[in-house]
Amino acid sequence: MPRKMDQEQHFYSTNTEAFPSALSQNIAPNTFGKGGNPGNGGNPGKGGNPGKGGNPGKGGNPGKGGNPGTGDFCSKTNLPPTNGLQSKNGQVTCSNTELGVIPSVNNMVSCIITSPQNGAQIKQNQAFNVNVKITGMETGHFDNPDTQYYLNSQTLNANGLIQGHSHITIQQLNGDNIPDPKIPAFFKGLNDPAQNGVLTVAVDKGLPKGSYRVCTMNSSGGHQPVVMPVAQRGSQDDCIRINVI
Ligand SMILES: [Cu+2]
Repeated sequence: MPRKMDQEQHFYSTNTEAFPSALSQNIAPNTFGKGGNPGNGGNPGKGGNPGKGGNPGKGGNPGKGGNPGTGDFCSKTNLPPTNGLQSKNGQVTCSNTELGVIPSVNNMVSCIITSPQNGAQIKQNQAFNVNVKITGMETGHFDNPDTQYYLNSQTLNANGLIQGHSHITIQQLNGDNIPDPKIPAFFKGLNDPAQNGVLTVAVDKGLPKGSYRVCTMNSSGGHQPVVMPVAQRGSQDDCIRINVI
């Protein structure tokens, strides 16, 4: 189904991708309601989060837009809980969705952009592909970004790999100024599975002249950043810089 600009597609063309069958298969069987997670002992300094009530069959019915979350954290915030919609108009929201299943240190997500090369020069307005080699993820899991954004917890496949997808985001740079995250020059969610471990995105209209940063954003099926088992690790994402001439 076509999606609106600036969601999971790039800015220049109509996205004709259909949602993959992953919608119905991105929940590992062992993540269904289990009678609740044990209390997590609380976050130091915040008084602790009480144990949560478990997930009653999250994401099992994509047609209904998923589950709005079962934790109670947001009740303390007086903020509207996330409801599967992206918040585009400046509204601050709160998510009760649990982080989900966290992989082993042996299955952490890692990737590298192999094309273009870092520092490459590319002709303006000329199509090019971004290729990403990725490990630690079963790609192709892509919840509906219009109705299920952040609704589902992270899940693993039977081999312990995060079930997720990546995105490519390209921003124009202006020296050392911080790029504005609200205006990527190109963005696309990668809902298709990797081929031989490589994800490919066509920047099919190229880019105007300028210097750019090209980054991955590796995510769980629900579009949240991947959740990893240790803090001290290599980045789950890669960025390169290119010059468009
Ligand atoms: Cu996404």
